[in-house]
Amino acid sequence: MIEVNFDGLVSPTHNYAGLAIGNLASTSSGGGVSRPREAALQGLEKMMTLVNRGVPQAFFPPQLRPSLPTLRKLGFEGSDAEVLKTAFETAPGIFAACSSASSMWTANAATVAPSEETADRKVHFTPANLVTNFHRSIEVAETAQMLRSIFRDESCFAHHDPLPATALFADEGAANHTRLDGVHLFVYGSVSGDRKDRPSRFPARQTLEACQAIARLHQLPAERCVFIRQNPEVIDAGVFHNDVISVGHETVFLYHEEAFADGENAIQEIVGQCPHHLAIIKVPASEISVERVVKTYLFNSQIVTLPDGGMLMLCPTECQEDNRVYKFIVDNILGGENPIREVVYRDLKQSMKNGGGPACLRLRVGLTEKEIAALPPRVFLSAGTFGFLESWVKKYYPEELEISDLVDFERYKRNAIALSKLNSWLGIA
Ligand code: SUG
Repeated sequence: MIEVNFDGLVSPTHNYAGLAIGNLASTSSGGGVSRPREAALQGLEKMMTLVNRGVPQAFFPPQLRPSLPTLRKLGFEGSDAEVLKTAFETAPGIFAACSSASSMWTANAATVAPSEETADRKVHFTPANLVTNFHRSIEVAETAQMLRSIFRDESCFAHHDPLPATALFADEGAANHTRLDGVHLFVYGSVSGDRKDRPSRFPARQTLEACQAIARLHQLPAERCVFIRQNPEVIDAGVFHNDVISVGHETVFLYHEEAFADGENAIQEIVGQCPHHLAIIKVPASEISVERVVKTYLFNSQIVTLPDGGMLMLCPTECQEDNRVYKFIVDNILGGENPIREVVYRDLKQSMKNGGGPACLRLRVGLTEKEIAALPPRVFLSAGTFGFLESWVKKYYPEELEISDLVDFERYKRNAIALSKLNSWLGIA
């Protein structure tokens, strides 16, 4: 099986609206001026870093915003231009939510199970329902459709509907799901009916009920699934997804001491389920506080396997700029006993300002060569597809953007043309 990272290509409407409660970077960036072109080029550069190291890389196209169908569903009427104008003037909060470019964080697009681990030997996808935040729930229908058109061969791919759109099944996709040595680790923030262990300040975006439903839908053997509760205190400190406080890949698991409600027992449970020896890297709170974790996104790094079997970790530059985190990486990750032998740092500041680090920007999909051959070839990054995407971005993306710019119907039409050209080029229009 080959792990392919599907990154979300940043949209020409990337903006800062301060919409995601519990995501401290998003709320503190709200109202700022964004730089869509720079954001998209930063994302492409990250993708090419991995391509150049021989790591398979693909992408998902952005969604068109503001979402006119959503605004119409909410009662805004008239021509398209009027809908934009009335919504902006009379309901600026709703307009901003309908304008979010949040589909770029594809770790939240879906949960995926590779064919070698499912009972029917198909790759299973469940798009996340993203019910906790209105602006994110808008993504779901189009994401589901896009997944079906990219992974379209029914003999290889099984697509489930998103879970029922209600708090009981709140689901944020792969951001709370990790495959470790063939074991599926599901991390949840709340359990229905359990009031005492919930975070008190910020919402828990993933429930145990959602995780269990996905494990059933994906036909995963029970002995290959572990369900672990996130520490509610870290959710209240800004860890809105588990991928902000732990990261796993194959036989490596990097986690923060305070990540899980059951502390070391949780780790023992994970270790007990995994068939092989895991390289466990624990980050003690005495060395790196949760506050520093949230600021630097150490755990939102990507760990990938290089063609020769060694591992590379791709971190945001914030990790290099923070002395403590940098020292920990050098002394305990590079200097420790584990397969990670190289660390690279990439500037993703435009996405980071909305709380989206390297790992948020990608959905890992484990595929066989036959399954890869069933995909539209242009979703894969190569020197050729990169050249197309880079010039497409340079042609259509503004240098700077504020939410008020998105009321301009001429801009909307131009973005609609740009995205439809991209989708036709991809062969998924
Ligand atoms: O859902 N930010 C996203 C960031 C998602 C990060 N993903 C992972 N950790 N996997 C979120 O909080 C901000 C949008 C705004 O405020 O304009 C936002 O939605």
